[in-house]
Formats: sequence, structure tokens, C-alpha cells
Amino acid sequence: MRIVVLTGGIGGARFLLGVRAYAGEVEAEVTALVNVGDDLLLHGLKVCPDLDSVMYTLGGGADPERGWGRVGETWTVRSELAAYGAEPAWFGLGDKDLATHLVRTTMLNAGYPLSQVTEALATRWQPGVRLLPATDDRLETHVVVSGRSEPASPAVANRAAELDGGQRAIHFQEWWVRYRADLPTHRFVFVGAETAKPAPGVLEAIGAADVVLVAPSNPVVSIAPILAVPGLRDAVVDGRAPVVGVSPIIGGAPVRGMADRCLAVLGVECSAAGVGGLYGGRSAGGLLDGWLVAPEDAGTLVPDVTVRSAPLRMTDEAATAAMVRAALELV
Ligand code: FO1
Repeated sequence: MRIVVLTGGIGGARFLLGVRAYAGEVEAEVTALVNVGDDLLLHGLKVCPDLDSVMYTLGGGADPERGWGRVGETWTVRSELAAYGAEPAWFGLGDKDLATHLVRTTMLNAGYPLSQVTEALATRWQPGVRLLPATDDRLETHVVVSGRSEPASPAVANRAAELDGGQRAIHFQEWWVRYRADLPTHRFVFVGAETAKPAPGVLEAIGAADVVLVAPSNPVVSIAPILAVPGLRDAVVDGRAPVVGVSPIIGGAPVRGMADRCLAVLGVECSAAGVGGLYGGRSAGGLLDGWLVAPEDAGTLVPDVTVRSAPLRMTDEAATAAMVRAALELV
């Protein structure tokens, strides 16, 4: 059996622990198609938060509390950078984490595509699932905001010029980490999406899949940038594999992160029904055949989608594997 998972963020990485555990029970192969919209260039290094969260989490190197970066991390370089006043100081790169970015940036500069770099890094971590970036091309989530305009921080590359009406685009990480989304926010832009191509192996993995799972990731800034890669969404919708999503919203609130803030920008209700409706039913041109919601949201209706409920708290690997089993029983 071949399972393909659309995933991003810390919740998506935790979900993959359960997918891997379930796949081990049924001898299935797993390919994770990972969001790259969070990626950024920082101090000359290419940082890929979602790829790293998945790689470290599955490889046993992630800090379980933080959910990102390494367990047992130290911050010597970070404090040295701060001593030089090197901007941005609001995004912390740990000493162990830096080695990943140095190796990745060296390989990218040598001309290796991100998918091959990811494969090389994963050789060390042995995640037990195949990790594929959604695209090898540059695709970055930027956020159009207004208010609290600061002098342009040159360190955050590709800062868009001032837009009309005092609006400006900032990189997703600045919005997420520096401002904690606490700015008037108008829209999300996936810079580079128009010309990005699915990474090698992505369309093949979708075509060969027996099931496609949409992880309980942030639908707006983790799943949408994956689906924004031309050809990727169509491959899923037009493919033969059933598509089952797992709700990231339980009882009207995200389990962690800021999906509520992101959904509000889109004017989508922060609920299992709202996100299910955002993805849409496959027979109506949407994405989903099935939608797994928490018991708190049993009775959720999504047009053209089969909805089931099961406990969705990813308290440990076994609980998450049970979620995966429930999702697969849906189809
Ligand atoms: N999140 C923070 O809230 N503060 C940080 O300083 C920070 C640094 C960081 C460094 C590397 C990395 O891979 C992730 C990092 N994150 C940090 C998390 C990151 O913003 C999010 O995990 C994802 O981009 C969204 O899921």
C-alpha cells in the first residue's frame, strides 16, 4: 500500500509519526509532500522549517516541546549574531540546526535541487518515510499587512516594496515569529507559485498512491502552498487515490499554532466544517472524499464529503496511528 501525505508545520510532523507507525503495521510505503512556503534565506543560509521539522521529528532529533529545531540545542551563534546586531534577531537559529542549513546551502549552491539535498540530509536522520519538497523551485509565503511599519529590515530578503495604502508584504516568518500574526493582515501570497514545478517524484508519488492524506496542518499556510504548485492539486483531484483529510481544528480552535488567525484572514470559519468546506468535496471540484473530525465535532457536515469522527489529540504515536487508521477506514 502506498500512502502520500500532504504536510507542513509542527502538527504535520507529529502526524507523520503516526502515519509511519501505522505504515509499519501494514507494510505500507509513505511519501510526505512537504510545504516549502515557510522557507527563508537568513544570514545567507537557506532555512526549510517544515522539511526540518519533519526530518528532525521522524529522526528523533526534534525538541518535543518547541516542535521545531533540535533537542538539546545551544544558542551560541545566535547570541554572537545578536552581539554584532546582525538582523533579524527575532528568528533563532540553534547551533546544531545551523549545521543543517550550512550543508543544505552548500549543496544548493553547488547546484543540487532541494529534493536531492533533502534526500542527502535524510540519509543521516533515517526518517523512515520519503520526504519530498512540494517543489524544488522558490515558493515563499508572504503576508500583506498594514500598521506598525518598521524601517525595512534588509536582512529579510525580498521584502516587497511599500504597497498602496500603507500595506506591505512581509515574509511569512516575520509575520509568524516576529509579529505573532498581531498585525492587520489582508492576504497571503505564495511568491513564485505561478512558475514553480512539482519536485521530481511528486506527481509520480501521487499517481501511484493508494490513498492521499491531508495532515492536520494549517490549511492556509501549510497545505495551500503545496496545492498552489501548478499541476499538484490537479494530480490529487484527478488521481485515482481517495483523499482523506484530518481536521486541524477541534471544537472551534486549532490544537496549536495560529490556524484561527489564518482562517480569519480568508473569512473562513474556524471549525472542522469551515476547513472541510475550504478544502471542498471532490465531486464538486474540491479535494476531499473523506474528512476526519474530532468527537467534539461529530455531526459536522461537509457537502459531498464523508465525515467521520475519531479522537484527534496526537498525544503519542499510538494515538496518532489510531487517527491514521480511522482516516483510512473512512475510504
Ligand atoms: N519559531 C519561533 O517561534 N521562533 C523562532 O525563533 C523560530 C526559529 C526557527 C528556526 C528554524 C526552524 O526550522 C523553525 C523555527 N521556528 C521558530 C518555527 C517556524 O517558524 C515554524 O515552525 C514553521 O515555519 C511553521 O510551522
